[in-house]
Amino acid sequence: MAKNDVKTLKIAQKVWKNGELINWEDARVHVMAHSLHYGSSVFEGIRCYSTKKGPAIFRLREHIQRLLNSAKIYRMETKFDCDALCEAAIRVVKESQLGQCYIRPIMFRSLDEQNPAFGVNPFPNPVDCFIAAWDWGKYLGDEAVENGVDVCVSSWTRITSNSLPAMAKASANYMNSQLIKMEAILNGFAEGIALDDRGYVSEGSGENIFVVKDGEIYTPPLGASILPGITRDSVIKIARELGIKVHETSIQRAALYVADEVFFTGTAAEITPIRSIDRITIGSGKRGEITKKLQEAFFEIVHGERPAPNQEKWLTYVEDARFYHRV
Ligand code: PPE
Repeated sequence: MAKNDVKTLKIAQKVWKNGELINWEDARVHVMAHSLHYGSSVFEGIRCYSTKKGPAIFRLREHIQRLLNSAKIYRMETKFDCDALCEAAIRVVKESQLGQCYIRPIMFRSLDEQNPAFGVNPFPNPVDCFIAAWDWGKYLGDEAVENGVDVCVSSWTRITSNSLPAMAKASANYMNSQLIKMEAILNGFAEGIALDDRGYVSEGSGENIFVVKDGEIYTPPLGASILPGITRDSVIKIARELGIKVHETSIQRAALYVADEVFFTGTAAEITPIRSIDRITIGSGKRGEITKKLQEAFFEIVHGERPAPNQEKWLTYVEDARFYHRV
């Protein structure tokens, strides 16, 4: 990805920190913050889309709940509950005037500068929570959503559930993601697909993966060391509404090569088709019909032009968000 220039990138000028809004320049941490040394952070990525009724945050509550679950797994205590953090995210978006943006809540073990504690034991360190936002374009390149990307199967194995649980969206997991991503980029691919410790397909460095074969959809189960993706959940529900069968099941590496269509899902990646894997063309080498159908429904839903499946409420309209209080 291209380097971002702070002058050209649209960034929310206010960052939420432990209950208040502070300036972007002041959103800093100490070099001895626990998380910097030991990876003790959990975070989220949430998109806010433009709609006819103003900006709307996609599945905000589900993302914040996953953040709280990630924190719980790592025994991080916070006084902010789901409502408070949803409200905080809305404040950041509203204050930013960005309209569409990407929201990044992060909760981490920091440093009490008056009473510092060092070493692996995380318990003495305070937990801080920040929420920043910026306008983030297409994750895997501008044309990726339409034309698809060329990817590889990584030589790195995905983290395992009994060492680093993928169920928590923990920063430390992303060291594994970085190994996968760097190897892919240096070998000329846009992304890498990791296999789990059993050798079955797991996920991309920052995306879940779906396979289409004979009109039905297959995706690795939660037990394959995947993040329980919110876009993944959305796509499963949309597909079922469209009458397409979805199977959450173990997928062999070779099944990727002979699939009719393969695509990634993620907040940042949205729904991105994969046109080749390890230089083997997938299907026709173009975005497949089912991928396209799912994309169309997905983008209509996120822009408020189509109801979510099962009458679920997936959008939080920033303008009329009930619990927003101005500072
Ligand atoms: N797996 C991983 C490892 C992952 O990081 C993501 C999101 C997903 C699956 C999809 O989850 P969801 O966003 O709930 O559908 N990755 C986030 C971070 C990307 C980044 O580079 O940072 C994202 O898409 O926001």
